Amino acid sequence: MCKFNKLWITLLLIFPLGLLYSQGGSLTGKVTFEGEPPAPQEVKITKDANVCGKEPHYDESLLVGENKGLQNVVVSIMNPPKGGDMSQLGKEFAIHQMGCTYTPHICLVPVNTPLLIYNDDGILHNLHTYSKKNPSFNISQPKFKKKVKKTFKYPETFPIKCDVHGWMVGYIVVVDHPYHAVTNENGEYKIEGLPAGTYQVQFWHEKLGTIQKEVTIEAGATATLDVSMKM
Ligand SMILES: [Cu+2]
Repeated sequence: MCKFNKLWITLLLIFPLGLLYSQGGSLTGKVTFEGEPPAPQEVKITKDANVCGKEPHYDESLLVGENKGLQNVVVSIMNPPKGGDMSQLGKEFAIHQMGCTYTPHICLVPVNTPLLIYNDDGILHNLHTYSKKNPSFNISQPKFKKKVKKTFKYPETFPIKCDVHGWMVGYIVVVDHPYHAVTNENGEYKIEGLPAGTYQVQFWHEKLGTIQKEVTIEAGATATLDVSMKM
């Protein structure tokens, strides 16, 4: 009877610890623009104004929101734990060409996973990628070709551009683990499911470059890592 009780007490003590560990921790934070952000630059619509010009376009290479939050920063764990669950990045990966803009501007896609590129505009677009590790492509997507499917073998970040509408620029970020995030319009990000440990975190912005920081994650807890980036 006494042994039985001890066993139960031990199990009851170990179980919450195990649960805590299996939960993993999270990393969250905000990326801000350091200094006075430049005014948004309006882009001149020089073609297909009836489709592309319905709403004003702004240069998307530097988007600073309220409180200087920096949008479209790719946050990546550089020493990822093994065996992460790729489905935490999403189930379907797609870029839409809508109003002659790539949505999203930065598209994360796992390796060997279909990326669907939709032409929602019903006009001629052209898909031109500038990858180095993966084969680049340069194909036209006429209005009747609603969907193009592509897969990528190697992790790499590269631009996609439209040669018909020169202002259309986006980025494809091919990843081989799930521990990545892109900052939202307030500069905020969150990476979940990280086992306890010390990680190198990279922040990449298309115009402001790359910075790297170290962070320690505790099991079941959320660590905060805020950074600022400048010109
Ligand atoms: Cu286009």
